[in-house]
Amino acid sequence: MPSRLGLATLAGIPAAVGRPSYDPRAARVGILHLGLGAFHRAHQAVYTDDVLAGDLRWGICGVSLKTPRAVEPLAAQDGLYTYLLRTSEGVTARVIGSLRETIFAGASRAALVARFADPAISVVTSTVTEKGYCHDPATGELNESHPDIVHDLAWRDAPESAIGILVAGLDARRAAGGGPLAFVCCDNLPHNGRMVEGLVRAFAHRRDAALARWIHDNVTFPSTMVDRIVPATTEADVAEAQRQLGLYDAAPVTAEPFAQWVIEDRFSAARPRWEDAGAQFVSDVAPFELMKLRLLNGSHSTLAYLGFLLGHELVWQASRDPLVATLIERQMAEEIVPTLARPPGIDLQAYCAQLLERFRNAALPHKTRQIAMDGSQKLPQRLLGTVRDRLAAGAPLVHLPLAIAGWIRYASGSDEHGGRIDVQDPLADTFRAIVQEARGDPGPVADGFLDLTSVFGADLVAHYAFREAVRGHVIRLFNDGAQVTLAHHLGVA
Ligand code: CS2
Repeated sequence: MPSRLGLATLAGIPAAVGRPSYDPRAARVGILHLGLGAFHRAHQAVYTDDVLAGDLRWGICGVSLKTPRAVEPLAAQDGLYTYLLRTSEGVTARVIGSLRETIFAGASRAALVARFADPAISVVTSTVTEKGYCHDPATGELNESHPDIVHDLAWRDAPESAIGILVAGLDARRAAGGGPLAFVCCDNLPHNGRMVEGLVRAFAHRRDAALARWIHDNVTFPSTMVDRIVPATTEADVAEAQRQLGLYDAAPVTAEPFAQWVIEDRFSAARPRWEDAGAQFVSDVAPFELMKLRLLNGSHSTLAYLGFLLGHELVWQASRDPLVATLIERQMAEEIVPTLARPPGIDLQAYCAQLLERFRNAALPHKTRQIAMDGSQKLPQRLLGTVRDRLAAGAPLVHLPLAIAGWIRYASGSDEHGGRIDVQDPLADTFRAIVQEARGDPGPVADGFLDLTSVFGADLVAHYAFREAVRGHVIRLFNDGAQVTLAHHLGVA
């Protein structure tokens, strides 16, 4: 067994492997981050690693909310981990040093509260996935009947949800006189800053009006657009890190070379100069956010559901399938791009072409199943916003109903060979009940899904033409399979 990556072994790694140009021991903690998943460690933590080279104030304290599993290997490595960039030319490795402290919220509440109260921390960031905010996906409002929210309102000193933890932390900061701070949501949600601000305000009001006022006066919620494709870490990544470092690293991350981070310039206190690491500060993130959610994530979900049904395990395989490629290309050009305002400095056509290239990166083992997860939380901002804009403009819906039907077919829980699909979604039980009730009959299955107001909103649930379009594709997908349905739809049968 080789030695393990850590501060004591860092100096011995081969020269070809990148490493912090600063001494991680000298870095102080200035950022608190909620959600220790791979995406954070391959995106914001890398930007921050670059910033630390010139400003040692911005080390990260990373908090895992749900499980100690993410914390344990990182704590054993003094927060160090390998960041593997995969392209067709090969894999480059770099050790990231920005994660200076790790906390499992369930075990170290006092430490977490102390960090919230710490005046040296002026930025809190989060990546807790779409479902982690306990909101209603269709309206963006706090779901007050969500079990975690019910729990956190009852047990205010032992919160478990991101919003409960954040509000309790802000309360501690208020009591300690810790001063203003910015909360930067880094999840793929529309108007993510505004949305979280609304959730925090609703939750804080339920606790204490004075706290809600303090938050209003002291905390800003900049919106952000974050982008980098980060597949889940596999054993092959652990082996690759070991090969390159000559050390064991139990927690590497793997990513594509592309990265983008657009941040609304709305900070009430000191912040890292992430712009020195390539981030862009703007006054309005909305056009960037819509472009990314609708073109990248909307296409990702489309190709994940239909690609999976066609038998593709990986994104690069699905996006090289001519049927899938044609569908997402046409969906982007004909239906999505016309709903977008062009963000400053961006050529939307070139952006779409670049997306296809990124999806086709065969060095990235990105599973269609990984993207297919949590569709009920993802569809509204990825596909349904475009649907609404087109309906409002009186524009036709051509491809989007097929993409949405792909989700319903997938979420019905069986593949085209009758095999079981492990559908991971907060509404998975509801999906099972719909399919049972419909006795697997495609029309009623479609109807059951299309009645879900938390996904489709009251407006689309009641929109006859929209429902019929999706329903027709669901029936074809069940009866004829994805291959025939796509070929027929694209006129290449
Ligand atoms: C993906 C995203 O898993 C998913 O749903 O669509 O994680 C996607 O890879 C990132 O948003 C890219 O920035």
